[in-house]
Amino acid sequence: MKRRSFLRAGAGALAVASIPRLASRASANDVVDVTLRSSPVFFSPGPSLHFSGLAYNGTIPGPLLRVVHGQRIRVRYVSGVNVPTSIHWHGMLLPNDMDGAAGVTQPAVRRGDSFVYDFTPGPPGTRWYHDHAFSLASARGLFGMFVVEDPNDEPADREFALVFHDVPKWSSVEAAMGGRSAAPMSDPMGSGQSMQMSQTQMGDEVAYAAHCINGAAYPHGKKLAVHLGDRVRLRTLNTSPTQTRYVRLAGHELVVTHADGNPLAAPVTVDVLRIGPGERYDASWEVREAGAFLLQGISNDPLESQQAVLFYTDGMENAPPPGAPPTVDGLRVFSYEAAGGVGAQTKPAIGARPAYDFSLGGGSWGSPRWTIEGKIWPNTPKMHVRRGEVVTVRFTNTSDMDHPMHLHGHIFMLAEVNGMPLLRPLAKDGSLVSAKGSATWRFTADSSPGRWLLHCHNEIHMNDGMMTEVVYID
Ligand SMILES: [Cu+2]
Repeated sequence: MKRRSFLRAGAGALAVASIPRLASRASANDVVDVTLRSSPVFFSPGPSLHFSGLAYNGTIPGPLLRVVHGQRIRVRYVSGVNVPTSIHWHGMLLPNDMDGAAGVTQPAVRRGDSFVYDFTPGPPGTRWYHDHAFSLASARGLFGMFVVEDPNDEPADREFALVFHDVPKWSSVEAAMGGRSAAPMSDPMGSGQSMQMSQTQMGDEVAYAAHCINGAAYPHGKKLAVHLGDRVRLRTLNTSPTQTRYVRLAGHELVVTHADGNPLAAPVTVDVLRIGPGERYDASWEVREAGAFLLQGISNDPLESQQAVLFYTDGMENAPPPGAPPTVDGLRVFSYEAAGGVGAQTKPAIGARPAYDFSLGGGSWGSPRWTIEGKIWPNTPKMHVRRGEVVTVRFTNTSDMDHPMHLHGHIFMLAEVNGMPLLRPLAKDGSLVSAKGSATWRFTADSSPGRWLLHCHNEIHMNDGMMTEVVYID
């Protein structure tokens, strides 16, 4: 590719962070026409940070797409990159042929070709879009947030979209694909996720060169202005190909209202958000004092300090933000159990035996295999469903890594986590199945007939085989 065909993308993308309030939004009757063009870019999340990446419309993340629920969108996607690509609309209920899974619901789009996605986005909430053609192009920058405005939402004084994204070291990605990466584990101290790993069990960790929010690595991003007394709504998205993100806002607690864009039955107050790969959480906070507050993605990885953004009240733009220690010890960390509530610690009482009982495994040193029932895609067992049927699937994770499992084209109820039934099952499109843990999903097969992928959203695991599909039969 010619050097001059590169665009430059970087901190400017932060302009998408502030979302206008309802009064200035479009009416629900319009059709929204959007063109997304992919191209190679030099990505510069800070003055001394330069990477080659791929971008939609020249920015990483891609443009924030926003419609009012009920509006239709027509996205013309034009590929300008040398790898096969497609666009998946993550968390949306839409016709099967609009799902954007290359090789399953459409052919991959080649450089110079285009594909038109035409659908009515929903359900309302924080959703996203990203490449889905098994070429790791989403990990190079082909992703963005997609907000479907809910007319029934309580308006906040201020609303910000925060896209957490990482720049992988490509040598470690290649090593991880072969199960031979020695990159360090990077969950924060005290998260309960750090396991004692033997060398034979840690071949799939990816190392990162930078961690960013909205196109910038701290302190290079735009500072975000709030006012004393504001109720602030954050829409967060973790696009990391492999890492769960722990997020805290100095001096403030966060009230989590939505998981994967779907309202929680009861909001939950936490000190730290936990966002698995592909997940979204909406959380609000109240500006209780004047000052400057760092919102930070934390872990043991020293580079994590770059993943932060500063909120400030009037006149406090240059106040020194208090540093946050890289630990979640003693803090209230978001969990499915906290959000859904758990009853007595009994055996799962989720009714009948699940129709599908999948063990998740693989990941031994030197093995490029991540498995469902011991098989890799496309030889994994499929789920055959009839329209209208209620389907239950339980995942039992026999491996030493978490698996953020994701289902296309459906919203499921997360009914059980690690053997404990949730009192208020969570409406989601993906859930972290923790190492040696379990999860049970229940959903109604009421989507458009076709083939819907179900896979691990860890890009390494997906590409190494941890994928199956829900197939409608009649
Ligand atoms: Cu996985």
